[in-house]
Amino acid sequence: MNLGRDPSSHQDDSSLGPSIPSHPLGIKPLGNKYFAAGVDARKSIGSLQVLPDEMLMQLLEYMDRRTLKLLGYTCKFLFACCMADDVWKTIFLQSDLGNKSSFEWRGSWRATVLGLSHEQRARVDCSNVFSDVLHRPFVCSHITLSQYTKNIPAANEIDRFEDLSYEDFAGKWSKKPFILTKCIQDWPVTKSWTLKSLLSEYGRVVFRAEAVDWTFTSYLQYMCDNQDESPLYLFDRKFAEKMSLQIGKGEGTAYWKPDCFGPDLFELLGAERPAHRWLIIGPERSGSTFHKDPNATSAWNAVIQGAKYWIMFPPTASVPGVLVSKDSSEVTSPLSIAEWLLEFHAEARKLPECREGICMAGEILHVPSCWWHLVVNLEDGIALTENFVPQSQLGSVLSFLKDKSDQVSGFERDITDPYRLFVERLREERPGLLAEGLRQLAEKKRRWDAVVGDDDSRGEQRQKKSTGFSFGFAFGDAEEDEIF
Ligand SMILES: O=C(O)CCC(=O)C(=O)O
Ligand SMILES: [Fe+2]
Repeated sequence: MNLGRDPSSHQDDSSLGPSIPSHPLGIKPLGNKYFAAGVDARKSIGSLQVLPDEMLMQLLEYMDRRTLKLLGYTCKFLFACCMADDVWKTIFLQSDLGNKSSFEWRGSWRATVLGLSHEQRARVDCSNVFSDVLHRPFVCSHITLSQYTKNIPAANEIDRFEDLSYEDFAGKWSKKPFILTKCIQDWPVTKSWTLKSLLSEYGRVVFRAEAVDWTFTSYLQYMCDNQDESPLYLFDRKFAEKMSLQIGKGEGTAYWKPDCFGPDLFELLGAERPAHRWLIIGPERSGSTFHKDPNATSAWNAVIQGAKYWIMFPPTASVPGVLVSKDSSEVTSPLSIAEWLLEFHAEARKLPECREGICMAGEILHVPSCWWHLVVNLEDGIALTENFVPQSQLGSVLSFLKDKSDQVSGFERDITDPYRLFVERLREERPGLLAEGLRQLAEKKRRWDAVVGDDDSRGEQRQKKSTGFSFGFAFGDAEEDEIF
């Protein structure tokens, strides 16, 4: 297994040009059809020609492996369709293999399902197959990330400091992103974790990677040898238990919360707090599409190995290519990170609210409450993240738990009213802070009422809307003036 990709490839100027290699089967983008002499392979698919490629591919998702194999033998166009690895990923997940935590990864979903070696892979010349649907995923899994992550405009750069005091964080920085370059150097995991060391120590531990639970050995095989447009991302919230790690300051612990972020008010919930820490491991190109973190929490994200490119927008921004439903419960963005970068990065970068930065190994990034962010790994990497509630964001979190109760996530099922639970705990242990949080909440509501009016006939609508979109005002600080 090759664990050693070039660690500085994202800084390499020679990788600037979008040097996408040719598709291994020779499949071409649709546009090439109009310049090509010779036969168009699509002409041979008979009555299936009435279906657009998108629909044809959707149809294949319903087929079993035998049908898919046989259909692929009928003609070159259908062969190209039946080779699409996403279809085989579906078959893998639905088969017995999908429930296994340990198996041999063979470089593609198809090869893994069919148990094929490299030599046994079919190589048929499909150079007369013209299809964006078949070609695009290949382009997306081969884009040169450095063309998006370099030349960050100075005004967009996320601020960088060696470290911050809690006073500075609370007073000036709790609502802004920043990167700390000398904050996690003393963590034992910063010094000792590499993909290789994790493999030797935790190879048999089963971790969650999106829809699958795989041993670290299987995940690493997959991670180091796949062509997926959106590679499966290991994102495990039970990692500390699974790896028997102690967290917090003290003898023999793995890491601790940086001091600068101060007290985390969700700690008042003890074991009843929502999921809040994750181990994140993924290959180059993996990452997180645009989202806001759950329950209006803030977060820190520490890179142990690798490098992550972050592009962020304040809570009230409208992010190009990201559509948010009226009640903000649904976020629709292009299917993959690569597609977003290809289509929307240039436009997004020009917006004055845009913030960008690269968080390198040994550095930690602060994600303020409700900020939009997209993250992409520029190298194979390991990260740790924790979500927390700083005092200055208590109003936002209370507001979220109260007014967006349908969007609250991460609590155990038996916790039916997280807002009440949190308020009770604050009342018992931090009554002064609760009063301040409720004051912030009332202020948000007052601002909201000032905008939508407050007559009774609109009461219900306001109630609905107040669980809805958020927006800011031109006066004062944009984040301060956000309304939920
Ligand atoms: O490291 C990443 O991919 C970012 C993770 C993230 O944004 C999150 O955990 O909410
Ligand atoms: Fe996030």
